[in-house]
Amino acid sequence: MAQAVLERSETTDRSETVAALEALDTRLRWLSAWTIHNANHLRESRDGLKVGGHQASCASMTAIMSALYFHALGPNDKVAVKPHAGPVLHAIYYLLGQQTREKLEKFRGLGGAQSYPSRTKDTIPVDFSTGSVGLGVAVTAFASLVQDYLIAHGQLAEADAGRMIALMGDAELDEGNIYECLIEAYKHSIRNCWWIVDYNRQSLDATTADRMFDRFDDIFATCGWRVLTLKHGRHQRAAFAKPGGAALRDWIDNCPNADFAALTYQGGAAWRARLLRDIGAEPGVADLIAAHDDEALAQLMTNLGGHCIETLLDAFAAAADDTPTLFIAYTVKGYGLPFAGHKDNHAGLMNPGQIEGLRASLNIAEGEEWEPYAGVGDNLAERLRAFVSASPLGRAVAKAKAEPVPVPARLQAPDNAEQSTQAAFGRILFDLAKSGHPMADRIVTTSPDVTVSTNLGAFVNLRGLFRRGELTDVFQAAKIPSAQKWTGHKAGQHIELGIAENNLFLMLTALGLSAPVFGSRLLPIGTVYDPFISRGLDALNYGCYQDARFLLVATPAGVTLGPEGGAHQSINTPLIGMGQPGLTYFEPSYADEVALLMRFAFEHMQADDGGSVYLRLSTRSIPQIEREDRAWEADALRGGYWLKQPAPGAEAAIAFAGALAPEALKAWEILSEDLPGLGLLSVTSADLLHRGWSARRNARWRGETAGVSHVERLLSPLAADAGLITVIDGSPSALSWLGGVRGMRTSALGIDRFGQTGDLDDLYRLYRLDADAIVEAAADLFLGD
Ligand SMILES: Cc1ncc(C[n+]2csc(CCOP(=O)(O)OP(=O)(O)O)c2C)c(N)n1
Ligand SMILES: [Mg+2]
Repeated sequence: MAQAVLERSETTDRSETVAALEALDTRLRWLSAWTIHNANHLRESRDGLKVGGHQASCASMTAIMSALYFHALGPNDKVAVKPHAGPVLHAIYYLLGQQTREKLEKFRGLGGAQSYPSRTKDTIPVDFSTGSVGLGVAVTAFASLVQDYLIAHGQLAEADAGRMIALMGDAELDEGNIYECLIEAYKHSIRNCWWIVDYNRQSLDATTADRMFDRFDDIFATCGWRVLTLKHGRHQRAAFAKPGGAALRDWIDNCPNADFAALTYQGGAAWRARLLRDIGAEPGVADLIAAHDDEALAQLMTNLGGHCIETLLDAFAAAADDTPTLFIAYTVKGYGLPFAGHKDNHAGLMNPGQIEGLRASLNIAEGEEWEPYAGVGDNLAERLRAFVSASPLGRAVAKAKAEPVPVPARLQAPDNAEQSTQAAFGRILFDLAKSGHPMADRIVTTSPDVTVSTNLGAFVNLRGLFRRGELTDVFQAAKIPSAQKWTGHKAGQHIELGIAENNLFLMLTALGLSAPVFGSRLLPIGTVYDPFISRGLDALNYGCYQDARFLLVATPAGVTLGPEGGAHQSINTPLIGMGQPGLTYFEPSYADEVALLMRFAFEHMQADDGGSVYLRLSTRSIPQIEREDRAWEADALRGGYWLKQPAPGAEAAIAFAGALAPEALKAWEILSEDLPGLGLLSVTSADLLHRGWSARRNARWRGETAGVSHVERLLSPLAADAGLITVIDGSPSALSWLGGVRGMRTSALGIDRFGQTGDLDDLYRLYRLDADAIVEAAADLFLGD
């Protein structure tokens, strides 16, 4: 008896939950469509540009998001939302009372809800930004690895682990980064990751290819994922149980994507004609179809798993353990809207007549369009309000801010007479790890199969690889001599990745979001060959866009890698460093500069107004210089300092960056005889110098007062008509702009061609980077053409 009562009340609870989630699904569909409609048709347009927004992509996901956000989502779960479903996320927080109508009215306008969910610009909680398709998906896999890392290091309790969830479009499955990430995720046996595919069989241009239908299942299953396919909704399954139902099921299962989409758009009469033509002669089918009028038939045929709350709840419940799970939720793009299924509906907008029709069909009175529960009646509105505030999300409490990690007052630079910046980096990190300073415990290093060749080896020897299970170094166990230990354990602090630079940047993004996402801070350092930054550039931009904090160490760089040649030579990376918001680029020359800048990086990565740091390093060993004092340090942190102070009114200066310091110094010595008072400027960060200079002018335009920028101050001792020679192992345009600061004649040396192999003497001569080239450049400036 008691059992029966219990079961009955569970059933009642379940049916109430389903009813509430269905009603919320409709609310989300309306509010997202209305938000987009308002921005495009009602808000005043001053420039005539289409505002845009994706009503069809939203409608495709509202049931999935209703079931997830108002029922399945746990308090520690984190979600990356399909970019084009952004308005649905805003509608969810609007219902939760955490989004304002004003922000929705300004959707895609200045200060309004963002087009695509943004961690930094939206005011609702956004766990991961999205926009560049594929990246938001993959970052969740790396975030689950970070979560395991934090648990293993005692920075997060296992009980506080959540799921890392990606809500994704089916066309996102075409992005290669998904598969690079799957491989890496499998190697690290990630847990607690859900990817929910809105399988609407449409991309931006058209319907998606049928041939991939079953292949995705195989690919994911091969990589250790549980695949749950939500193909049919409850009503379809009920119909399949009736006479003729099996034939109907077969027909649906074999229907090509394009046909299914086109019939969905055409509606009930077209479904009827097609079904009768294809399977009308099979027993029971004609009667089954005849039992539905056109509207009911269209509803039945589009009652797919991703639109059926019950199917979704069952699927979520079936994935309760920590196995990574792919949900393939079949849906209709534009479900419930007039252009449902039309292949061109991606950016389609309902016209005023169509939105009117939708409004009327939902009983929403004119003028009440923004009412969260308009048209549902007072009783249901009250119940929905209570349901939403009782949902796990409605009860969620904000987490405390992550504590800062204290940074040592100084980092010790190695004192070898000759060394490279790359070697110095490895040594400084090793010494830090050996010193036992608490900050060292928060460092996590990662590298796409270039750990050894970028000099992370010593750190990894000391701190070990991170593995949830033990990894024995077979070579070490067999006493085979090797400089590199390769043992892995829970306390390890290096995450080794396969050669996929895109993964490096996604890993750094996930690690670099540890403080805001998990409430516990990590200090990630990633190493990569400088030219291969380009391989992961969009992921780098993605990390910076959402304010992930990391130190990127890219080495070797430029033609200075000599015999490695053009295929490994970086040319435009200084410009990437200068052009990338959220990332400060430095190119040091000497070991003590590396130590200074690394220390700065550890602070900058934690500062509220900080960011990530990029060190462009070299394998060239160069003679170090004697310092008289530390006066240079403050200026080096601002982007440049005079290695040789120019005399007041000096007629010329040489500005250099990075590994070309010896050439610049030699040229300075030669030229000083003819140009007394010649200055020699070490540019540690062309990026900071340029940003300071731009900021000053921007401030002036905004009517604010701003102090003289660092570069203006640096160049101020020079005569107004002085000449400037700039030299960098990279695109000359990274430094040539210095001439514009005071309108100086400038000769900019650098690399603008693909390089040859060779030794440095040959290469520097060939590409005009040697001391002679600098001297000649100076002569050109003064002698003219
Ligand atoms: C990297 C990247 N390339 C291209 C686009 C432009 N784009 C936006 S959505 C989209 C297709 C989306 O299709 P799907 O993922 O299936 O989403 P849905 O059908 O749910 O809208 C494309 C190509 C983008 N946002 N990011
Ligand atoms: Mg799609």
